[in-house]
Amino acid sequence: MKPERIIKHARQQLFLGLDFSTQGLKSTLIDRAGQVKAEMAVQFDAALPEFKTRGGVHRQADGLTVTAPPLMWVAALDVLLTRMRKDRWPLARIAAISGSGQQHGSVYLKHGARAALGTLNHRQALREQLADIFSFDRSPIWMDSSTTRQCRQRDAALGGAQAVAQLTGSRSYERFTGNQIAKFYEQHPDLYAATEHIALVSSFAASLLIGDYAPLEPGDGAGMNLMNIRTRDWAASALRCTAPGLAKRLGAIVPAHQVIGNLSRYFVQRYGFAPQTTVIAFSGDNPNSLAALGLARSGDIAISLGTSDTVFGALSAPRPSASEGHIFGNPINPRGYMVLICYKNGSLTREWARDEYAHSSWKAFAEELAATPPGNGGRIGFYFKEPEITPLALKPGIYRFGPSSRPAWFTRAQNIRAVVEGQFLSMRLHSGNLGLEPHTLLATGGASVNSSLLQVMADVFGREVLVSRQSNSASLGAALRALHGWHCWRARKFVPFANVAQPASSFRAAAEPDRSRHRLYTALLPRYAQLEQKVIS
Ligand code: XUL
Repeated sequence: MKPERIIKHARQQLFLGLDFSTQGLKSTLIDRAGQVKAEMAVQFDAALPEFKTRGGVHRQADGLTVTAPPLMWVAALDVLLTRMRKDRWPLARIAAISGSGQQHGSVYLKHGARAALGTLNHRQALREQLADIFSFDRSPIWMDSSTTRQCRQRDAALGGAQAVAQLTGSRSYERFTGNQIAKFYEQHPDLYAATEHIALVSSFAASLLIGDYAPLEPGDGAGMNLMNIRTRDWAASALRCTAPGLAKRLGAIVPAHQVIGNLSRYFVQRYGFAPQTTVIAFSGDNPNSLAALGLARSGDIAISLGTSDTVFGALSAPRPSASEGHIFGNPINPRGYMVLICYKNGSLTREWARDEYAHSSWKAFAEELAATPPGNGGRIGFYFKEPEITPLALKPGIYRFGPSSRPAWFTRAQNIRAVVEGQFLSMRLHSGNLGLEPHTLLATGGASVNSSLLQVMADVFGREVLVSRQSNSASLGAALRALHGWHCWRARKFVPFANVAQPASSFRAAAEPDRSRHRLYTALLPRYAQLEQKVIS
């Protein structure tokens, strides 16, 4: 369709963001002003119980392997769109769609999958037509930590951990897609040979929408240990040490604002979308959350308290580190970068502490926290219920140290305070090491509604904490990127994100730092760093 026709109907245009998260498929519909018009979510466990997932995943008995069935994501898309149609969402007015996926997960598609995606019959559900396109019916996801050996092989082939970080933006991480692909190739060479295409969760979802293999963009592509972080193209040496014939299975990397195709006829005919609906490259949930918050200025930092906790911010020059964090492409600035520090022990570990020490009640959790002094009388704890990845790959374990830095026993309340303070001290330590100096903190994610957590965050960093009323930041970010990509496409050039795609929801001040408490945490930080060294060595 000609751009003129779209402009004529500009008043009516809407933009859709889809987020294929670990636990469910979420969506956000916005107008041209970035105002949220509607939201909808499908929880995988509840809506699709036949896939027998818990929290959207399957955990193997080894405690390390975590996968999800990719057909469940396919099925969820039809469930979501059917509900939207039933609720009379104005699908025909959607001008552009973009999306988000949990990062690092890989989808293995066998020969013939491309043809199946391109010839869908709108009278049949996606899952019936696509059940047979996978060469591997289990997608390893970000919670998987079973590839330590492949990580060490990558380090050896590329000249060590720092060399891997310099090249790809991150040291070798177990969950990163390249290491998952190397394991897949080693364990199932026959299935690898039968694989025509390997997608990320994000690009797989985009492939469903365009009816063809979708390219990646550098925000999610950087989470693979395979992309050269500076050229934003595949790093040949990193592909070579992963699996043979990988380049042709991975496809292209395009800028995040690029139109990757029109919506497939399947969705037009089955759900009533407009045939000219454009699809913008999908990205990972963390890059999309960065877009949702419009993090552009250096010092703009967000902390997302979710299943995994993440700290992220924009950066103009990459300073990759083998000790902590990741550098990804910035999805709203094709020349920029973003820093991400990810913790596997986020909400699940806080919920465990709530159940263990506060009778499964957040109210009791907050009361116990309030009953202990900030700084916990010098007590510091490390709670790795999940294998941790920051600063290093660490096995599950709990370590508690008294004021004299000797192992100690903690009361219930002291445990709760140690879980909370330890996490924010770690965030301050490692984001500081990567050069992130916050002027304010934006808190997002499910647990950002918990004001007692936000107060400790403000005190540890010594900065005001703001929260966004919008909680589905990845799907909002995807919707804003759809709007941004659509503007770039219309203008036939890159348009600065801030000019066209500001999130309309405002931020609310949630916690002010207390100066004396901040001084106390600053004094505690070197001891925290020393004890962390002790725990990881
Ligand atoms: C980021 C990471 C997680 C997932 C969660 O590196 O592993 O934040 O993206 O969906």
